[in-house]
Amino acid sequence: MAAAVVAVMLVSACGGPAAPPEESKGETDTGARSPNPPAASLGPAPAMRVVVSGLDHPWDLNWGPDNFLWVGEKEGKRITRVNPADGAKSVAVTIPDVAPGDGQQGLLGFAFADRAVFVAYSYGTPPAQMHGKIVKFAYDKAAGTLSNPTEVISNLPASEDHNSGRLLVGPDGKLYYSIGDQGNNQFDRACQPIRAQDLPTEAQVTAKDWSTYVGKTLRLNQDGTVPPDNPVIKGVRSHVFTYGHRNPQGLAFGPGGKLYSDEHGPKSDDEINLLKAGKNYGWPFVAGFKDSQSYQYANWSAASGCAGLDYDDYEVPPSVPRGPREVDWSAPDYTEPLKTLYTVPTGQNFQDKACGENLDLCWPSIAPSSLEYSPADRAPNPQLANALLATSLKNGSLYVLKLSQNGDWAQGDVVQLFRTRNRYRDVVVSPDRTKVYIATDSEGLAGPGSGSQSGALDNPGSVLEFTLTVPR
Ligand SMILES: [Ca+2]
Ligand SMILES: [Ca+2]
Ligand SMILES: [Ca+2]
Repeated sequence: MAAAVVAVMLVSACGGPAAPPEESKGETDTGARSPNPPAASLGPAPAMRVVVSGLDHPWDLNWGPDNFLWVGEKEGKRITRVNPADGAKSVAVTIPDVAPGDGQQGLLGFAFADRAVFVAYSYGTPPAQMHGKIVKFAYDKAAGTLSNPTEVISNLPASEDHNSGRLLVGPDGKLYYSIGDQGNNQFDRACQPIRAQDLPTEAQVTAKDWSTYVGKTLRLNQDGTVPPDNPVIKGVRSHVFTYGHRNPQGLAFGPGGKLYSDEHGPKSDDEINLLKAGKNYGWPFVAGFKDSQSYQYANWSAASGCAGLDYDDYEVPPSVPRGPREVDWSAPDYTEPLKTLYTVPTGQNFQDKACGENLDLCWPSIAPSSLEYSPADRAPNPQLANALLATSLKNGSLYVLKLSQNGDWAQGDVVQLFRTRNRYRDVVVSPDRTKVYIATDSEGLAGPGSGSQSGALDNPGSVLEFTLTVPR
C-alpha cells in the first residue's frame, strides 16, 4: 500500500468525566464528546502509514517470530501474514469451521508458542448451537504456514455478544483465555441470567461441563488440562483463573509476569484490571469502583414474566429486581480495578440527544478492545515506558496508562494518542520499539471522539503504522 502520510492528533485525556463509553450491545460504543482538553501531547504528531487494507474484520494482531505481522481475520476465517515493509500478504491458515456471522463470534485470539500457534475460535451454528474452542497448529516457519490442528479444549461458551476471546501464552507457558458474560441480561438476551459469579462444581469439571466459564479468565495447560497450581475457588480447582468479568477483550502480561486485562463497562466504567489468581472482579454487582455511582445491578432475567417485558437500556420497570447497591455488596475476594474509563457521578445524562440515534456513542466509555504492554526498556518515549496500551473502538485512539515500577498501580491519568476516524481493534509494538501497529475494524460505528458519528471510517479493515522515535 502506498505510504499515505496523515496528520494524527495527539490528545491527552485528563481526568474527570471524559470520554465515552463502552460497549453496549455489540461493540458500537464509543466516543465521547470529549471534554478532554488537548493537553500533554507527546510532541509532534508521528507519521501514519497504511500498511495493508482489505482485511476481513481483523481482530488479533501479533508480531511473528518471522518478523512479519500476523493478523487473524474474524470473519475471513483465516490468519494472514503481512510484510510490514510493503504490506504483501500471504495466508498462513484458513479455518473453515469457524462459525459464521457478524456478531462477536468468529476467529478470535491466537498466540505463538514454541513451533506452534494456539488459535481460539467459535464453531457451530449461532446462536444456540455455537461454542468456543482452542486449537493448536504446528507452525512451519520456513513455509510461513500453520497445519495439523489438534484440539486443546472445546465446548466452551460462545455468544454473538460479549464473547471476549483474547488468548495469550504466558511467561509460565500456560494459556490464558478470556470469555465474556455473553451479553446476557440485556437486549435480545435480557431473560438469560449473567453467570459471571457462578463457579463450576467438582462434578462439572469432571464432566467437562464448561458452562460456568462465562465472565471468566481461564488458565490452561497447553494440552487443555487444568494446571495443578490453578487457584482453588470455593473449594474447586478448575480452569478458572479470575471471575466476575463483563467483556474482557484485552489481556497483556506486564512487569514480573503480572497479568492485566481491560473490559467494557455497562455505560460508564470501562475497567483496566490487574488479574490475580482466584480473585473476583465484581460484575454484575459492581461496575468500575465499588462506589454506587451511576450503576446498580438490575436483574431482568429474574423478573417474573421477563419474556413479556420490553427491554429498555435506560428505564427499569418495577417488576425487574434491583441488586444491592454496590457499596452494600461484598465478597471476600473482590478486587477493585486499577483504572476506570470513566467513572461519572450519579445523575449523568446517558441520553444526550445531541448524539443522534446512537446514544451509546456519547456515553462516558471508550470501548476498550485490546491491551498491550510497553516495557521501559528502549521505550520510544518516556510516556510509553512501563505502560499499558488500550485500543478504543469508539474513539479511534490508543490510550496509554503508565504503571508504577512494580506494576501494582496505575500512575496518573491516561494519554490519548493517534486519533483517527476509525475503530481500533488491536495493537502491537515492534520489537525494536520504533513502530506501533494498529488493526482497525472493517465496519461499525465510531463516535464523535474519533471525529465521526456517522459510522464513516477512513481505513476499514487495515493495519496502520505509527512511527515513534526511540531516544538515544
Ligand atoms: Ca494481539
Ligand atoms: Ca470490576
Ligand atoms: Ca461503580
